Amino acid sequence: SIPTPDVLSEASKKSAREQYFPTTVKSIQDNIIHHLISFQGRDPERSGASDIYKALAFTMRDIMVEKWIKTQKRYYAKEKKRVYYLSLEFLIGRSLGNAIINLGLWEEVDQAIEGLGYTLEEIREQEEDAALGNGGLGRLAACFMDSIATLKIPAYGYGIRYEYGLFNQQLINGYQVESPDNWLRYGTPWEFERRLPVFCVKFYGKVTSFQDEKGCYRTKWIETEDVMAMPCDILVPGYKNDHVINMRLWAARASRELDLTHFGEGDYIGAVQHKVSSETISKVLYPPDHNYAGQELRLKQQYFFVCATFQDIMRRYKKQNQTFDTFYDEVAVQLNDTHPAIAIPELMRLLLDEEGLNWEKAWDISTKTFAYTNHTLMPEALERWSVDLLGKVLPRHLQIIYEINQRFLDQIAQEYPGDHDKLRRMSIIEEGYPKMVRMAHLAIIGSHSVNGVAALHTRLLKERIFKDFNALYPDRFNSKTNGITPRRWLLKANPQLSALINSRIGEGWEVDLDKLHELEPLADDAEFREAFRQVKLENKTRLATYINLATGVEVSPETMFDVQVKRIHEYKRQLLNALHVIYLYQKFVTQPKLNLPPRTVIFAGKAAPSYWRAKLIIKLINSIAEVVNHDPRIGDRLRVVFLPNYNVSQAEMIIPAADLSEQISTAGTEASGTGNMKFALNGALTIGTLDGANIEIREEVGDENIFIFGLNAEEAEFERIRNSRTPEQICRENPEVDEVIEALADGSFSLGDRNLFKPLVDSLMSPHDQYLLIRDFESYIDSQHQVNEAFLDQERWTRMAVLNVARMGKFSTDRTIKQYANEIWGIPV
Ligand code: T68
Repeated sequence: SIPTPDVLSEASKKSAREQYFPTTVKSIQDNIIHHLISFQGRDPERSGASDIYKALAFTMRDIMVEKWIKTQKRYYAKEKKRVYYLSLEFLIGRSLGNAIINLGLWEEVDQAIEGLGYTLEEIREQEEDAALGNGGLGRLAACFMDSIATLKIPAYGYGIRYEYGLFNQQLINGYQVESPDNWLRYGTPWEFERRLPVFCVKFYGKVTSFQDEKGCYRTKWIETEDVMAMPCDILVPGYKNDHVINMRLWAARASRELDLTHFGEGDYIGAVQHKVSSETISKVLYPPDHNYAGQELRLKQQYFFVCATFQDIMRRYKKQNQTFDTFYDEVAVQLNDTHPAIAIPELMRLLLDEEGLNWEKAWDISTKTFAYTNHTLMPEALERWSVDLLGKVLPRHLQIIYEINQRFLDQIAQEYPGDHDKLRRMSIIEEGYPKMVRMAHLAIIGSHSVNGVAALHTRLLKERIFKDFNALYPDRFNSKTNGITPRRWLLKANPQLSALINSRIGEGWEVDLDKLHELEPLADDAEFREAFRQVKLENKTRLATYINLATGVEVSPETMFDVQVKRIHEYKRQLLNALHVIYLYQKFVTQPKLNLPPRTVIFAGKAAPSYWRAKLIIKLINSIAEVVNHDPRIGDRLRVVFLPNYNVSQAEMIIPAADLSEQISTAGTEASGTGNMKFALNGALTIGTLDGANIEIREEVGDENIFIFGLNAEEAEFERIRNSRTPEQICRENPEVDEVIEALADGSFSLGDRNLFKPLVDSLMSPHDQYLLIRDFESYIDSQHQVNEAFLDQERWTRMAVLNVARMGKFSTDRTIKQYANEIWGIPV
């Protein structure tokens, strides 16, 4: 057999290690060349940057796989309990730079690549982003993987290997145009496609019952259509700790290469058809972010990955156990939103139908296994499947859901006799036409923990949408404020700032972000502030070059970079920001003497393809840019840019270059936000509402180091009903606001076309505007004035920015994950 490092003799170990697991400049180069020749079939002298990228990635993967094997052995030897993080999305971005950093090989790789005649930067640019997620929820899952590996928690991520990630966005005539993201076109060096174990996933068919040998009635799901699930593993290295975890993403494969029944009848095309339709399941990521699709294929995606994942979990569990008595002592499953919540009836099905447990036992095990994270308060984002569809695709699961519901409602009826309204409100089944299955209710009833993602969000879950459930299960609800991984979002994204920090307080903050507190005294150190500004300027210069390349617009790094990057959604209020741009533009034109700092307002983000209002907002921003950027009256004082195709890699460049971070959602709508944390950690000041984690950011950085405006969540809720000041009234009382709306309405930004933006004007002026834009506009303008004033005093601004960086320790996902591990998963860290 082939010797593995463990069985090599001591003498041969060292050289073998260098050969297979290179750590020196020379051995890294040798490995790259070896990969080029033996695996890629390239002549090293004729290979280009993309070949080198692949060879380097394979070299890093080799190192990781060795560490991963050792990590697995450690788990089997020592750890009993495993965590399974189930998510339909992992928004990974690029992996190469992150792997090199976490493996602690930056200098060596840098030199190795230079020696081959390239720069590491240009090699890294070869990599396609893995955009297997929509936004915050998917990126959070990716940050969690990094922290889990860094904290050495025995855990696995499970998801889907989409062949097409989030669509690419182009801007044509100012409009968003989508095209498919074929990220696997040239393959990816990061995954291990494994032909084994492959699991069978069933759909459709019917349920029958039969009597087993003991005379008990058992249930069987038959005449199903089957699809195979093939694992693709992506390794995730911890930060300089030899620990490597695994993200297992499932790819759908036909259950038979060619369908023999068709084939036997000579129907070759029909046979191939079966293969194609099976493999459709993992084809593409669904792009609506705060809206549930209700489509059959999406439900099939959810069950496909849950079913395969549980077969894998059971396989692993059964290797070491004969009974299910200790299942929840060894298995913790975290559901990332309700997207994988079909796992609850699936585990029940496995325990009841396959393992022959009784209901009470199965339910006890199941509820002690699952925990559910909610990411939104928006009613339109809560998943509900029609009973008909669920019953057609997953007939046995529908039966089990009905049984769960019946037992639950019996309990409610006992605790609240006569309260029919409560039964109706809390039921998993929403009675109506059509009847719907409420997945959030299923997830709450079937879990031992339900968590929100920021303090305010959790409070609102308890007080508003899940009030009845909180009354029933007060101990079940808890809060886990989101975070971000400092490895990607500071060390990797901002090497200059990282180096400056290291030069003053040393290393260590990468794994103990609270250590940044040691920077606080440096806020008063003029020399440090100068160096800090220099770093920001370099980052801005780099972004300015990119902006010019991507949009043709020239921007000056000396101006204030005012940035809002995130998915485009009405609740996030990019439109409010756009109104402020119009306001500034009018000020620059009508009062040219005003001492306002010049600004570059930067937007980026994708709108769901079917969300026409969000797409119209993109068109508006581009139309404003068109007018503002070409108006000679305002010179260089104001620029507006919309960067196309926002993704993780672009975020890594934009965020370190920002002066001002726009976090302006209507209070009570953004569950947490995580972009807000990335900006503050990179020394941008926040202008924001009292929403999501902004509240906690303010608590940390101090009221005087953040610009807060607008209604709070209670006031916003109240205002929607009371409407104490309507948009019309505000426009009447405030001519500045009125002029902004007038410019929007009179065609100033649409070549005189008064119809183009009418839907936006109408929603702004509606007394029922849910998002209260005009209601918050005046206070936003005031707050922006304070921003201007602060920015004019660069010493003051820098002092505030330094204090922001110094006080962001709380928002590391290391802290978040420790809380999940200690308080939900029962794994002390
Ligand atoms: C986000 N949610 C929250 N959803 O909006 C954000 N939804 O406040 C929070 O910080 C973040 O989650 C992490 O907790 C989302 O990103 C989705 O992307 C999504 C995707 C599919 C269906 C519904």
